[in-house]
Amino acid sequence: MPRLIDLRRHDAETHQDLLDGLYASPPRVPPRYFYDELGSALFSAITCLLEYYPSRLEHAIFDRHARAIADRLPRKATLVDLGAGDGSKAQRLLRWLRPAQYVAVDIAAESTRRALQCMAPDYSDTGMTVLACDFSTGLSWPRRLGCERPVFFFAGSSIGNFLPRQARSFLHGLCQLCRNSAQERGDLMIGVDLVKDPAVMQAAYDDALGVTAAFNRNLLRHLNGAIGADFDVNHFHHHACFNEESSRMEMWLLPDADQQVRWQQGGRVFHAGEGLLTECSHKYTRAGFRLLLAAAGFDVQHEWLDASEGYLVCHARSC
Ligand code: AVJ
Repeated sequence: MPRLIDLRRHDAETHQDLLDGLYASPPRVPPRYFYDELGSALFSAITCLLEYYPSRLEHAIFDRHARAIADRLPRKATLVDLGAGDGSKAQRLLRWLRPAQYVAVDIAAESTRRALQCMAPDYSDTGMTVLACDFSTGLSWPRRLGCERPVFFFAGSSIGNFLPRQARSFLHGLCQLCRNSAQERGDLMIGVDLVKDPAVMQAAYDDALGVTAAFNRNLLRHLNGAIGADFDVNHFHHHACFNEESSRMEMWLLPDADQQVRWQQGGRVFHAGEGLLTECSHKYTRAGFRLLLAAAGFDVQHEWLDASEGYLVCHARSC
């Protein structure tokens, strides 16, 4: 049985950043609110779509190089899976790495826990923990967990959800955690989506079946439960676009008419012309990402690309 450490109540459970975002102009919602039970299931469904190339390309890299990747990492590691989801990203590596400890960090810990329960019998030598927390403003590591030979596994291009300067300080925070561990250094295995033909990116965030649209709109349903809001999901439409200036895909929810929405401590009108920004997914160049890692205090050790050179997996070490 994987053990569960739940820090979600200690996190700013006031939803303060959410409320600040809802009142902002344009209004925005932190992307972690995608991931309730249904949202996590919808994201897993997205990763099965032909259009959603990031998972496909990353899986291809890990399927091809998992063994070589594992060989670069320390034995008896603590594998820290940031945004573990259904565990499918780490599974490709776990098979070869066989770490002493596997810590699956996720805000939607229930589905992560179920996934780990299924995996546990195959990894009897690995201690399994689900760490339920919001790490969007930095990972706080419970002392009692221990972190010998840390390997931070940040896959799926989730780093793209941070603004570049936040990405730098988040990664710098991981460096600092390594420094506090007994070994002083730590490894980072990170996957990132690279800038490519806008039409390819567009299709990935606006698929023909409408799974991404459902994923985006489900966020409002989640908010209705989380803060007692009364968003009418029928009046908000999915919109995805590439913001070239900021090199990022953006997802918006556009109201089809003015919407008066109330929640526990307030409310506002969302005007027909003014969408809610629900996600920014930054796309890097290979050189740009190297600079980011260096600025955060990591030395790049090795890079793997898929055949189309559209996705990058990077091994770096804190210095
Ligand atoms: C999990 C944040 C990497 O940005 O591509 C998928 C989430 N959004 N389709 C991404 C997502 C729309 C995904 N990340």
